[in-house]
Amino acid sequence: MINVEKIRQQFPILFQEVNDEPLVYLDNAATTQKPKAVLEQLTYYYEHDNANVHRGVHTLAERATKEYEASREKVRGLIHAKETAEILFTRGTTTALNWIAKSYGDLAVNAGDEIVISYMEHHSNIIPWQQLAERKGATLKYIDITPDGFLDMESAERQITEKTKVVSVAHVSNVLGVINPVKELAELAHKNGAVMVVDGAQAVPHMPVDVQELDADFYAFSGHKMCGPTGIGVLYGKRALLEQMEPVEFGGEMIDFVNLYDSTWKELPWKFEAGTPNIGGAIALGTAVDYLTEIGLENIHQHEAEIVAYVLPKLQAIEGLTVYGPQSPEEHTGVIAFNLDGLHPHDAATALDMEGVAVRAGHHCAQPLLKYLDVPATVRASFYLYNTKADADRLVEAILATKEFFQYGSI
Ligand code: C6P
Repeated sequence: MINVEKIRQQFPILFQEVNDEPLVYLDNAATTQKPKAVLEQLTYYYEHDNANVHRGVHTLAERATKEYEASREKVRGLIHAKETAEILFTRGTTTALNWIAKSYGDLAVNAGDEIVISYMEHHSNIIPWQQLAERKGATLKYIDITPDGFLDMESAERQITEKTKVVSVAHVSNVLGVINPVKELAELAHKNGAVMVVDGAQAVPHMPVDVQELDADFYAFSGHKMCGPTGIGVLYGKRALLEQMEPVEFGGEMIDFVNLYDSTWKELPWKFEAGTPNIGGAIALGTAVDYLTEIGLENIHQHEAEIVAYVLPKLQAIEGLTVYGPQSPEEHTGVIAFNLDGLHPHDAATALDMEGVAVRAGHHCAQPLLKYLDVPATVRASFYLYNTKADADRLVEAILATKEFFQYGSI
């Protein structure tokens, strides 16, 4: 059990009024709020230790380098990677997925090969593969979704064949709120000689993840969705694969020797980190990892499960409200996408904002999924460790008030 009231005290941003109502922040799948420890770490770093990493011999440079590398070790521990050399700092999930598609894709995918993703992917896990398929003359294939919102494993078995070189799927969908069986997919991929890429943007912040247990070859996630700053993210890759891959960006920091016409690269993980990295962001991400680890990812997962068990039936009971994805709370994470009959999701989200409730409306960067579901857009509420059942009640009340307003023109 987690002490939500104590946790909330760590998030100053939550204590404000929006449109004269106390804020209820339910847009955590887009980005989470940051605890004081992370904010203070950022300030502390810039006030005391700011220097470039891996270059200077002076004290500040040594401190910055030590903290930056210590953060890499914290991230390694969080996802149970074998070694820190397998943890690359990126700008976020999008950059991480682009790096894999560019570097591993250029190395291993050729004309006639196949890349398999699913219909529930975020654009960041679609477009890099489209681009790779186009560059190489490869084919992009999609795994279906079952009518109740799960990844269709029979379809996966049909789509993944010995022609497949890459399988890339979200660990948790940012729309359907479903946890995908990435371990089984990895088995299927490996059986066919393909690598398994996991988009963990919506998983790592919310539940324990063990990349070795999953046997993922690559795993990507973003700092800003897990209480860390924006502009910092992680790409995990198995050493044997990263060793074979070429860097995606070239320049300072990542080189060993530069001659007039050729150069050699540093060893892992630095060969991928060209230029001055987001040092403060990486260090503050380490603080976010400490923060989440201390509370416990299993406890956070449990807390969100309790809120979903509480709120999902209440939402389902609202006349004219459709929830997308699995209908049973046990199979739903804290991401709940829905629509109200006769009401455009943008109007609904604007009306909810008038009640102080922040949700996202739109296609959630998953246009192929929404097309598959045959809806142009949805409203999406997404919960995190600082949300309470009272927040869930406020969401339900705001939806009822919104319905009333659009039906009768007043609340
Ligand atoms: N989804 C959402 O509101 P970046 O932007 O690189 O930090 O993360 C991209 C990304 C990749 N995969 C999944 C499953 C995601 O959910 C996201 C980000 C946000 O759903 C912003 S579009």
